[in-house]
Amino acid sequence: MKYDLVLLHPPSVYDFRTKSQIRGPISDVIPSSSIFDMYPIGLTSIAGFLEQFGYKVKIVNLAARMLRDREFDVEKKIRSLQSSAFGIDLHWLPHAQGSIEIAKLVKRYHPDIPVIFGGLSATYYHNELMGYSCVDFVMRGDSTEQPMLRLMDEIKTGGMNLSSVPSLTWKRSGEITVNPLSPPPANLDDVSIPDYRYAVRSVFKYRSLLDVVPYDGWLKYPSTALLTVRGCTQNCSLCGGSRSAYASNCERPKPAMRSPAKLIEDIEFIQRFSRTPIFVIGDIRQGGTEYVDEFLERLATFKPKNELVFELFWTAGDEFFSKIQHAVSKFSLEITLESADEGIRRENGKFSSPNHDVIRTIGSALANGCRKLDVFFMVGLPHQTRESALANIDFCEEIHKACGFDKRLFYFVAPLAPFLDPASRAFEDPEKFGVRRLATTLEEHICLLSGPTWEQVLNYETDKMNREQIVATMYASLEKLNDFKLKYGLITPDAHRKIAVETRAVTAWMERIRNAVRAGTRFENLPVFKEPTGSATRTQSELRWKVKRLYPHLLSFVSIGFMSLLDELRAIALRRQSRWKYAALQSINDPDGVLARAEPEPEPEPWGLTDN
Ligand code: B12
Repeated sequence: MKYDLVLLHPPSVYDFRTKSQIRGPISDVIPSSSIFDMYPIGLTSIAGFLEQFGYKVKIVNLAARMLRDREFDVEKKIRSLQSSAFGIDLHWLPHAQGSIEIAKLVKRYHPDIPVIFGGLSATYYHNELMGYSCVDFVMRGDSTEQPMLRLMDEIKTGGMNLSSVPSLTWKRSGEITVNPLSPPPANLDDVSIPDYRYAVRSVFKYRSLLDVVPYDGWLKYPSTALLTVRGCTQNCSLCGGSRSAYASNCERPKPAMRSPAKLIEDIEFIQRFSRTPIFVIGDIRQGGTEYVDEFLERLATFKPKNELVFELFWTAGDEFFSKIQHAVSKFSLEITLESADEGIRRENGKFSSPNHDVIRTIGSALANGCRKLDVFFMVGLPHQTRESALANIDFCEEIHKACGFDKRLFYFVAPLAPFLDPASRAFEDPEKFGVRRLATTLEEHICLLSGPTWEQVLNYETDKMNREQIVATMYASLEKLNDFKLKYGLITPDAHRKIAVETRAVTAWMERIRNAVRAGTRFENLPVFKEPTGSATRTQSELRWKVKRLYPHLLSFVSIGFMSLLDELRAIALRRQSRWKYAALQSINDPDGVLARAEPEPEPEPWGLTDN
């Protein structure tokens, strides 16, 4: 089949299957692995949006396929894909190496086909990306659906007018042009995020389930998410998705919310194919009281079958939790505290209230029917000493005692890793925020990613800890957390022993490798250590919710099949009107017609498109 656009999700490090690397606990608190095999949810939004306009768009999660099948032939797969354009996400900076390596392969097998990069990190490094011959375009910004439609139109018509494509960074004869950014949409109702309807339809349409799975292992536990917002109201100093990071990187003046009505539509669709909890991304209180009330009232009428998992960015009380309890039959909570040290929290900006208020919030959630409450801490924060990091576990104990040893409480510790986020205030102004940046450019990060252990991959040190100390403190925290969990019966003695043994083994190997690196040993001669699988899995089971059934009844899938067919027929009908719709969209993107009036580019396409 010939596609118009193939969207490829790269692994973090391309040659991870042959490289011996201790990747450590860098992904312990997310559903995907340390290869970061989850693609940005926005890929489905781009694909679903473009398909409405008649384009055939396929997502291929290369990272997940490589993980699932160690023999999976990436080159053969790329060679076999026929498309008018390829898109590669560089949303998360940890994909820096993998994304460029995949782009090189695409160029090797399809030299005349344009390669488009996109995502938050691609936006940040758009100028530098233009220096790679395997990258033709960067589509910048946090909302690229409409600009991508413009670009695809140019590509498909052999169009020369690249200056008229909003948000595009492109090059011709070595000269880089940065088109103005399309104003970020003020609400998120024009597109589906994620577009699960597209994902499901594409399974039937392109006859491949494995290509589009969100991450490896998803079929065994099909967790889902709802994105309530693009942008953020909070300005955490360490976050590359903070208010100021979105302002500087994506020119987003304020967050855009997805309306409660649309969120309910999304939930309605999700419960047709999955029964696992739905993770509601972003604290819903960011939308204001009316937004919260409307969403919860709609939920109360709708009564979703799936459990909903809410995030809290700041403290809450009985009023909020009782509303949630009234609205849904089952709910859980995620709280990222990062530190038990109130000063550190205040400095970073998240949960900047006293510890007793944090405990009161947790108590109130439990009293109001919260089924599972996850509390996350972090190692590697500026101003955090080893003692302060270990005190996080003491705070876990304090919470646990204060909440009556409640078994619904789960505690996690993860490192700030592998990278301090570009565009975060701490990355941009390291001295002010107590960090020392060890890499700045994209190329420097690509080099770091090849480090033999996650210690050499870290792109920062803090005013209190160097990389070695961050790593040592992380493992010490894991051991202390492990002991705490055993003490209160939160894990079995068997699990405790396994974790303790593995942690000690990894620590010893990290030490050996560190010494060898210091002695100047070349990478290929470093001691080879097979990392125990436990590292990435030790908290995975605690991150999962126990559910009676993972999937709904067969009938539900049949109904999805019909819906997909209807969607496809509707899309075919709509395609006739697509020119008209398209003109309307253009006027939204470019109300003054500035871009549309730009001079057409006179030179021939560098990538020599042939299939108009
Ligand atoms: C939700 C979320 C997650 C979810 C993943 C959801 C998903 N599948 O997308 C979870 C919790 C799993 C997660 C995990 C991680 N995350 Co996260 N995450 C976020 C969060 C809170 C929201 C992201 C968001 O709003 N996306 C919406 C928009 C911006 O993106 P989108 O719709 O997916 O895509 C649009 C554009 O980005 C662009 N685009 C994206 N890709 C492409 C590709 C092409 C070709 C094109 C043209 C366009 C394009 O177009 C899309 C459509 O308009 C942000 C913080 C924040 N407030 O932004 C952090 C954030 C993005 N995550 C971050 C990080 C570091 C991670 C982890 C690496 C952390 C870790 N060590 O475990 C992992 C990586 C997981 C993986 N890949 O396997 C950093 C990224 C910083 C950076 N520049 O590298 C952020 C900014 C902040 C943070 N520290 O958490 N994350």
